[in-house]
Amino acid sequence: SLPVEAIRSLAEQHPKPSSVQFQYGTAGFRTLGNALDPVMFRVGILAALRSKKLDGKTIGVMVTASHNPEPDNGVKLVDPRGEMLEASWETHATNLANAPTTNALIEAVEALHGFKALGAEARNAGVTTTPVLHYLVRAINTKGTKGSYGEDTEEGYLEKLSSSFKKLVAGKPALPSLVIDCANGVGAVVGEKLAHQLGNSLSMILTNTAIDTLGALNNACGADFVKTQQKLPPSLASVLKPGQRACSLDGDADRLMYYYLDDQGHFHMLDGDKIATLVAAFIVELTKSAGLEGKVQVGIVQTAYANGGSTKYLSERLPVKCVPTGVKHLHHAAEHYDIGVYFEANGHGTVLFSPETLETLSTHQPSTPAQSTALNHLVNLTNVINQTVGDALSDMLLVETILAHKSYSGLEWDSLYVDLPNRLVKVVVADRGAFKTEDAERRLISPPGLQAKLDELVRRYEGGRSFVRPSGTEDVVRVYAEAIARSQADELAFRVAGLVY
Ligand code: 16G
Ligand code: ZN
Repeated sequence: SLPVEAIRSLAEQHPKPSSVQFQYGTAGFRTLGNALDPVMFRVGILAALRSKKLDGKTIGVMVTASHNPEPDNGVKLVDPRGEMLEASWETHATNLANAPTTNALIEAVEALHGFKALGAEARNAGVTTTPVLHYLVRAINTKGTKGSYGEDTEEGYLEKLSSSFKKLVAGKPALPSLVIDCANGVGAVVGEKLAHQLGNSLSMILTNTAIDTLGALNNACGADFVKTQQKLPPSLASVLKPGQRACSLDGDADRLMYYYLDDQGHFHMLDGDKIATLVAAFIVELTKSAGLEGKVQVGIVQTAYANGGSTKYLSERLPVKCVPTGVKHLHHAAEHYDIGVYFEANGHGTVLFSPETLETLSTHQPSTPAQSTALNHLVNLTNVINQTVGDALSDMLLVETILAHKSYSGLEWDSLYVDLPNRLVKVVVADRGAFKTEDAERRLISPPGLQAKLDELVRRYEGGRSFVRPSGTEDVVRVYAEAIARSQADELAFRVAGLVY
């Protein structure tokens, strides 16, 4: 076991300022990058403890600004199967990070598991995307087992995705070039390698690849810009032609937004809901063609932010579940289906195949050549999809596969259903803790009386829907509203914000 004095002297080099409180939330610890040092020291200890608790399994630590401006940074832990840190450990994380003194920190560590864990080995995964880290953690922990997830290197990841994509699109006419906005983040680096691996099976035009330019990250580009501004990143104006499709990644490449310009040059966004719909419809069709109807059930998981148009379209076709915001909620709900498709409207999502479904796919005997082809496609999909977490590059290959199979342009994909106009606003309030929700964040239970006023207001708008929830990542309350007309959605959002303020 390690001498307490060694820990003490290291801890003293990374003191926690008494003025700040850290909280392990939806996206790990988020703070300014220059305030991260004491958090990083404590997260190192936490990761070692987590690994020890799980019999020495590999744990991931990701440092990223994600979709946020460059100085706004964060760190989060990845559990052994590549998922988010188990919820019960979020409290331990918060406690360790906030221990006010070195003595308090040592006590907090002892309360968890003692010092032996601090002998943990570390491996540097280098500069890569968040989904690659999740992939690596799962690959390391499944190495040499029946459930091996692939080779535990970035090359292994690229090889797994690109070889299955090539099989999926073999024989299909090549689609026109895809413009990819890399948000000036690390997706540019991994995207470049992917483009190389894919060769002429997909023509990718990488833009916003200035990873060394200070201030460029997520600045007027990237998936969050597209989703919140509902417009084309200005830097793409000279690149994108009418009819051509494009997509934006966020800074760490775990969110994806598609869009295109129509013949009049008008911008049309294909967000996480549009992706979920495209993907779910395709997988349902393949399971039928493979003769697996009734044997594997496809289900969808959404949050309250899902556009009402998508929820209507999907619920007429398959089971849809609504859960609170945050990847861990979506991921866990999706695990309950044979094939669970989850996407947040912001473009974070993936597809999960249950172990039983994987078994079914590998043992099912197709009775016609058509069934055999569909079955092969399903198997290849399980490999092109990063099932650990939402992955912009993997999701992009999934979307491209479907567009190639269906010969869809952006316009045809977009016409599957019509989005209801919607508006999202943030409201700064004295205490966002006063806002408590139920029914997957769709209704307020506190402050008392507010939900009744909101209901009364919403009733006056045709196709109106609105909800209020405290943000898990910013000190604000978010208001979402939709209605059948643009002006009505805007008005409803601002009037609800008025009630909240
Ligand atoms: C984070 C979450 C995302 C969630 C968002 C909500 C991850 C990878 N991302 O970005 O799932 O939608 O936070 O933020 O966990 P909010 O609570 O501030 O609205
Ligand atoms: Zn991200």
